[in-house]
Amino acid sequence: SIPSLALPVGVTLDRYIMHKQSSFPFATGELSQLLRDIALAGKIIHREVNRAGLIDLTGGMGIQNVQGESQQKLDVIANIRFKRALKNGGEACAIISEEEEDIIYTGNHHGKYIVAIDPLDGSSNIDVNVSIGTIFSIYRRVTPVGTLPTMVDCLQSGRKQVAAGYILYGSSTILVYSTGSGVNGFTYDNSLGEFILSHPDISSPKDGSIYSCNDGNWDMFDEPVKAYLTDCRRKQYTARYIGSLVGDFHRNLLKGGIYLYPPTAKSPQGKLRLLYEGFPLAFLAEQTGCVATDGVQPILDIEPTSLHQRTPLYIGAPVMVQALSGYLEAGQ
Ligand code: AHM
Ligand code: MG
Repeated sequence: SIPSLALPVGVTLDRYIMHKQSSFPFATGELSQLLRDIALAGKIIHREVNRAGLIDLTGGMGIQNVQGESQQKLDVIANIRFKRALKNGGEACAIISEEEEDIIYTGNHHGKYIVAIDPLDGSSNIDVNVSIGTIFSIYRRVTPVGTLPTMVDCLQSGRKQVAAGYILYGSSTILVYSTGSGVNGFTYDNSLGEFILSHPDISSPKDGSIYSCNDGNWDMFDEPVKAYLTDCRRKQYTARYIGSLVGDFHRNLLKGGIYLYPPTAKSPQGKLRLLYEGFPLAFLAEQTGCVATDGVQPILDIEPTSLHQRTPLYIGAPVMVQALSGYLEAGQ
């Protein structure tokens, strides 16, 4: 690999992306452009999220906005904004979105990339002013450029991701992404309208004392999961659960913790979606020394079979996930 000089905290995302690209002599700039398109969509969604309470966007339906679209819920708006940014940007030939059943063709058959997105995750928190997030994952298409992309392009294993990331709309908005050589975080500066490098080369604690799961599902958890959680309580770990995966993941990444969404009777395969929740966060996790498993294998090794398939997810500090895995293996 080609060594690249580290850039100082405070550089803009655009400059950072340009710098990264210049350290790969044969890079064509298409992935860089795609990342900029995603950042632009992130800025637009940041704006919508921030004024949501004021203009009654959240939940209001039926009123026309300036684009002539019916006013819709924020998650639908985020989906529209993302699709528009990716279609206009030209680099993505297809999009997979939590909001839509089928492959979304952008019309850019010459685009080399496939993007999987959850445009606005944490639906239960949207209307109540609690942190929410966007999650994205990028693949290189495997069918020839210039043709209509197919399912084969969309159902690649997590190891084939060329980049992944999330945007957390929290007390600040932060974009965290990786192209496979480390993870960096860029906090949005409202006054400049720019994402600024604030969290260079994120590394996550090996161990932690935060556990995050929906305790209300306790009775539906398998015995090994209950045994692990009982151990967390015995050790007087801290329970923290927002119910926004991006927020819970981000906190645990920085502070050290484990996030669990085990199978339940209601969701026997787990609740979370593999392509645009499990894969991208597992990609980031592994880049920072964390671990992500479905209880049987690393999340990234799963071969997907459908666009919206679900997976159990145990993700976080390696020592914690290994301890949980010990219980799961003993229970088999
Ligand atoms: P969503 O895609 O409908 O927003 O669901 C995903 C969310 C995650 O952000 C969060 O971790 C989880 O669902 C919370 O689920 P629950 O309310 O069952 O605890
Ligand atoms: Mg979601």
